[in-house]
Amino acid sequence: MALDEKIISKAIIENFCRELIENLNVDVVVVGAGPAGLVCSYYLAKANLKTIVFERTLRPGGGIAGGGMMFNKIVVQQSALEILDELAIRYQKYYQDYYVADALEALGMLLAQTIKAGSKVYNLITVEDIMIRAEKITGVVINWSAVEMAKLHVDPLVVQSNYVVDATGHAAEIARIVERKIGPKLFTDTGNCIGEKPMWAEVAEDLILENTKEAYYNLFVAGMAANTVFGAPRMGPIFGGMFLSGRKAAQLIIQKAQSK
Ligand code: 48F
Repeated sequence: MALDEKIISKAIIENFCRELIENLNVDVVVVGAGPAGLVCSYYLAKANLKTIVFERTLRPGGGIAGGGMMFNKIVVQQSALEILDELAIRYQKYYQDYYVADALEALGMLLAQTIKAGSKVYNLITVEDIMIRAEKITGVVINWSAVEMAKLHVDPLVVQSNYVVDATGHAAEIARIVERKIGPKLFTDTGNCIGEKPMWAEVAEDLILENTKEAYYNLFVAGMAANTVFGAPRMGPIFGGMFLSGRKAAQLIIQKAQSK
């Protein structure tokens, strides 16, 4: 049978647009497809919450693929191994509480399991703003990352959601937008992002779970963004905290959604 390029193009455009239209109103938008965002969206989708992820770059995964300084292995503590087991990511014991996994296997499995659980991951789309009604986050404002990169004057579109997860990593971009647009209203001591502290893996890995919480009405912070908002150290290429934080953010949202 002859292949018709027009049908190939139509198949892509029709299916993408149909899905996007279906996703203009969702339960949860996760911003950032790093390890925390992907784990979070996996557990949300598994709990049947309609969840989509927006990722700025072409390649989802955030900092996971680079391992430590491009040595593409990640270290995970025992406390997070049950999440690796659930996602079918293999690992080896290295020493005492330290386990090592292949960074690309971790990324590949995480992405595949998240999508198979029912979460849609949009790459190449940046969240550039948020919507707030009656002091609650009600959605995100999106545009093609290519528009942002080329600094083109093109207006964005909007996706409505009950909850937003800031999983944008060190920059905590969504919390920073709240701060910039409505002033010191974040749920920190000062109302502002406190900012990331210097590297201290042990403290950072403990605090990241404490800091994974609602940071503004219906905005949850997960992963490194949580430590940036609530002022805790960075931790480098140990990823247990990212996985556990993603799961905790999902659990908090599931609880809140169920209590309504
Ligand atoms: O940076 P990232 O991997 O964040 P994370 O999940 O994990 C942190 C670790 O990778 C590492 C670490 C380990 O201990 O400290 O740094 O907290 O992933 C964040 C993702 O969010 C995307 C960004 O491209 C990256 O893939 N992102 C950031 N801002 C936006 C965004 C935005 N405004 N819109 C869409 N995507």
